[in-house]
Amino acid sequence: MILVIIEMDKRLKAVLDKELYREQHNIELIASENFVSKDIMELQGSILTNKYAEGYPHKRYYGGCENVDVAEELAIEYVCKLFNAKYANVQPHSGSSANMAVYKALLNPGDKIMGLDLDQGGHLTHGYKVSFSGKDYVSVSYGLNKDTELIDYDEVERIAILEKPKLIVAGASAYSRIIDFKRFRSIADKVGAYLMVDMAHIAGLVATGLHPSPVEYADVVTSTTHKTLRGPRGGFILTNDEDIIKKINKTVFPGIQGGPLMHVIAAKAECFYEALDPNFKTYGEQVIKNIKAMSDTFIENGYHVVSNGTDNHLILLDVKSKLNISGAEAEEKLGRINITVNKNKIPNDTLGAKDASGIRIGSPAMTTRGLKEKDFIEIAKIIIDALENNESEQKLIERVEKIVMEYPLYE
Ligand code: DSN
Repeated sequence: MILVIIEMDKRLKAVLDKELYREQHNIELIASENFVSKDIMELQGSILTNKYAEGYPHKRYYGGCENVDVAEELAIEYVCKLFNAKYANVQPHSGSSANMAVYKALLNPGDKIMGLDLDQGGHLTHGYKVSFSGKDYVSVSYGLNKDTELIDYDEVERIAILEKPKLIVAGASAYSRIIDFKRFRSIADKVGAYLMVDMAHIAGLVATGLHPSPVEYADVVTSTTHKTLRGPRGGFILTNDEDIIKKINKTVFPGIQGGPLMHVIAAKAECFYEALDPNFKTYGEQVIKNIKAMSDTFIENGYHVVSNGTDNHLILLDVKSKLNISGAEAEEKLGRINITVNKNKIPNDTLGAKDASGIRIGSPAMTTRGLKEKDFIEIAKIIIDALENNESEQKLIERVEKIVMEYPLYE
């Protein structure tokens, strides 16, 4: 059997080795990243990658789909159970393609959508001008209250009544507070709009009841699998409406995608299975406790944390107002001591996205490694010492190394 005829390209092997080292030795605080289980990685890197399976279980355009059919059926069964939904499509390759499928299924080009402004914590695919969502559809946005830095629901309602969008998007990629999906439903009902909730960031918290679920309020819910849900990279769509799932299924395939990634779908099934385990709720609780401990430490040290704290897995730290440096400078400085974050605009930012006044910090990945509140307090102190130049880089790197050695990854 000739499966491997030559050794792996040395430069690619080096990519794998170096990335393993980087993930093991860095404090990973990107709010949208996580570390998957070895079972998820095994499925995603498995022989299922070889199989074409255009169509849906038992209605494929290829023979030999009897095994991958089981994987997709399990993914649908588990995700519906996890989120208490009637119908699911688990084929979207990403959150962006899940959102695209929903727009194409429910709207016509030129229809109006309304989402949270990217600059205030929204997402590119919620109507931003450089994304298909802002090009193919007319897009209006809502923002945050200037004082509280919370979603201003009265303002959302005022804009919705004025603009009469056909679809309202609730959901965010940099918002640290509970989102009131019931209020969004009542606003959508007032103007006869569909309500789509993109719960990608908070899906793992929704799954465990640590954030209210959008499923009973939204016409459609989209998500990724790889953030707080701790699965492989990918997307999925939920709805309780039979007509909507029929339209969505046709839009995902053959509308916008061809062959589904069956290795990823099997890994998604495992992710949903793992999230159904009671331990996953304990993990979610710790995710929230950890970021709260970190948020409190920044606030105690005189920093502005957007909205003055957090209810979920992330915070937005304003570095400009305290230190007069940009988020980009902070990201670079922390990168040098092996702490990974991303620069992020804060509400009403005076800087552009390339610089930004803040950094976004999330707890999901390091909580998976086992860190607790005391560790997140120490990381907050390391970040403060780094940004305020209180200690040498060498000393700061040693403090980071002490933490990562205490909580090994993939060993
Ligand atoms: N950009 C991703 C995030 O980091 O939130 C979502 O697409």
